[in-house]
Amino acid sequence: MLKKKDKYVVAVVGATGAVGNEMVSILEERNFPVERLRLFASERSEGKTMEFHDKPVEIEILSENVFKGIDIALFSAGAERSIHFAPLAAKAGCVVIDNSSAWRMDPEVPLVVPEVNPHDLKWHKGIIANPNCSTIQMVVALSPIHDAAKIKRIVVTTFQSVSGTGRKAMDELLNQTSALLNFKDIKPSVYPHQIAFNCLPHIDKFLDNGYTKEEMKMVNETQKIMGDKSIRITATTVRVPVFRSHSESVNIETEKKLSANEVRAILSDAPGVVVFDAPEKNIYPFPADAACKDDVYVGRIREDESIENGINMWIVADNLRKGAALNAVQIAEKLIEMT
Ligand code: NAP
Ligand code: 3JN
Repeated sequence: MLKKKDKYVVAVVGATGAVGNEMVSILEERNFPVERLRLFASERSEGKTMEFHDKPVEIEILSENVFKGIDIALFSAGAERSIHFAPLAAKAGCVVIDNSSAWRMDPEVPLVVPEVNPHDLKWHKGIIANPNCSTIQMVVALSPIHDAAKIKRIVVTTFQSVSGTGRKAMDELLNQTSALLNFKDIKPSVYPHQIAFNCLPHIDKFLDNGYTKEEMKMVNETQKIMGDKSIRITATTVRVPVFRSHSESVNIETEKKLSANEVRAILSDAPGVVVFDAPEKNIYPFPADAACKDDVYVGRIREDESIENGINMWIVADNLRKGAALNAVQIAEKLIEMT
């Protein structure tokens, strides 16, 4: 349990990664009450430092007995590390906010988006899970609509940027783009196929039911966060040659009829959401605009003319910020507020 203090010893595990880097920046930008920042990564990062409030912080190698004295640990070093180290950190008295899929569906672990289910933070036992990026931006936009009109079914297709796969994937997109523009051959390594000038309907591993793990994360996590197993959800997740921000085409069917204007009004009042929807002026959200911003942007809101109570919309957010690092820091801020 977190004890109320003026400032906290905070750790970022996986600090040198795409998400970890963003966590450090966000802690600094939001002036998080940090007494001391400890940064952990693998032995590959030994000797490196990162800047925090204009001072260098040394990267420490992650090991089993580093957690004593740490109040809050933001984990983003992959599920394997989380499975092994998060319980050790929690045992040492630290509150772990874990960005991986390791603990998300564990019934003993709350899965939290602060705009949607902050109440679930009350029952944590030392580990709190941060949802998948595609789930986070979708539930921030859909939860207020669910409250108003009860969503019966969601059909979502994602357009996910390469930063969702990490630093190496960002390098791969850059290198392939530059090679192809210079008429050179490319050899895919992070993805199974060319990602530059292409779209891959394949994120994470394929499962026996024909869906990918990423698609089933969206289904299961959405039901857990929204606290409603009855919502029927089907997802198709697609990797696109964009560096930052995920986009989603979302179709919902509600119990109660809502007009497009009513949806716009609900979302205009929703925390963390910006309605960006004036198609007559070519105004709609897109990834280049949402990159490095905190809000979830919603546009192209319209009634689905093929069913009785249907709405279509387009949801865009920065996957490294609201989809990962920012949501984790907001969980920590909410925990402090509730302490
Ligand atoms: P990344 O850019 O590849 O960075 C991986 C980080 O983990 C690096 O800091 C790396 O340290 C560290 N690491 C790897 N193996 C380690 C080990 N054995 N011991 C200690 N540290 C180790 O990946 P990323 O995109 O930041 O993603 C990291 C993780 O965050 C993912 O695996 C996933 O679980 C989670 N994630 C969640 C979301 C979400 O949707 N909420 C989105 C993206 C990622 P070195 O630099 O020393 O190698
Ligand atoms: O691909 C994306 O856009 C999001 C990727 C998330 C991710 C990447 C590697 C491992 C995850 C995740 O958060 O679900 C994991 C994982 O922890 O399983």
